[in-house]
Amino acid sequence: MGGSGSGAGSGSEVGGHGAEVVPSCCRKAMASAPESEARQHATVVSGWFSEARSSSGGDAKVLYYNNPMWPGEAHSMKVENILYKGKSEYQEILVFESSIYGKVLALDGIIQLTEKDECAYQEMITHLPLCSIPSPKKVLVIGGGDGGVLREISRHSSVDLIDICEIDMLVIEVCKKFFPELTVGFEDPRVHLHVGDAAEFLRNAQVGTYDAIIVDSSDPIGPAEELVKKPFFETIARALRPGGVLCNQAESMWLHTHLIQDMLSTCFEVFKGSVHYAWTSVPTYPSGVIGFLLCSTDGAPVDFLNPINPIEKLDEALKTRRELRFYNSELHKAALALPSFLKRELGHL
Ligand code: SPD
Repeated sequence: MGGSGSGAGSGSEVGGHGAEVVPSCCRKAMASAPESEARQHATVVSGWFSEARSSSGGDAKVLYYNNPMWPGEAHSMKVENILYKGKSEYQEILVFESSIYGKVLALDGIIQLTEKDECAYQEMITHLPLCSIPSPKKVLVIGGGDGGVLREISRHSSVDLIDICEIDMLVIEVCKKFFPELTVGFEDPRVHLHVGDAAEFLRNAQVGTYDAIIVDSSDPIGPAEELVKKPFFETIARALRPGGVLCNQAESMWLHTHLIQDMLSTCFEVFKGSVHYAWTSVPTYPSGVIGFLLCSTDGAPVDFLNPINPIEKLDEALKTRRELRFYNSELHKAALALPSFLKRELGHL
């Protein structure tokens, strides 16, 4: 998903969709020969997917427990069927049907979303910022090629422009095939897709354009590495209007306190309004939680703790063909409450 560099994805092996569902009789046969299934993908061994550092090469068994983002642990999921595996210019893309969480998208061996719990991530990363300012109009999404954040922004009728800058066109194409419940977001006529380098897009954006910017990136190893550094945050602040807001994927409080501290210190320097950390539960992400950085630029003060634009008052938000599954104003407030250990470690919040 979002990252630096430029250009679109390249060729791939495409697996059939419905046609590849394995009948139960064949599954029984496969169970007696699990290693043949194991060879279908480096991250899948004996029918179980485990998050690896990189599945593009090397011995995946060695990498299971050595991802630098979560060393010493691995989350595994039972795989029913591999639906797609391919490689773009930027990353390896895998889609599989899991036994409990529905279809799963993994990039470079790391879970980006599952059908069952994607609502917790996409709804929170979108409505935390958009419900914190009155009447948002222009919104930019960095990354987010699966379309889930676009789907959620579409609920806000005050918005008249939704720009999205995603580096990897192949992620969009694959998601359109396997995750139509998310890519429905691309069908909104307010959406303008820009395929390319997020940092360059932001450098070329007019100063003060956006009311809100949402950075829906993958982890900061690989294509998204630049998206946690100061120059990137500076270009974000520049592209926001005074009192505009940023919501940035900000990893797990259980695993990445140093990274969170670094991001917060940088944002305190760059953003002259408010800076907060919020979090939510996403069972299929490492440690089961993920956080968000919420920042505002100098201008009308933004109180992230008390949504000024509550979703419950936005009739259209609740009337779309898909109901909200996770976000509500109570969860918004709760998301900004931090455990005592984190308050201590983050100090200045
Ligand atoms: N550790 C994985 C974090 C992934 C965050 N981005 C997910 C993209 C979903 N739209």
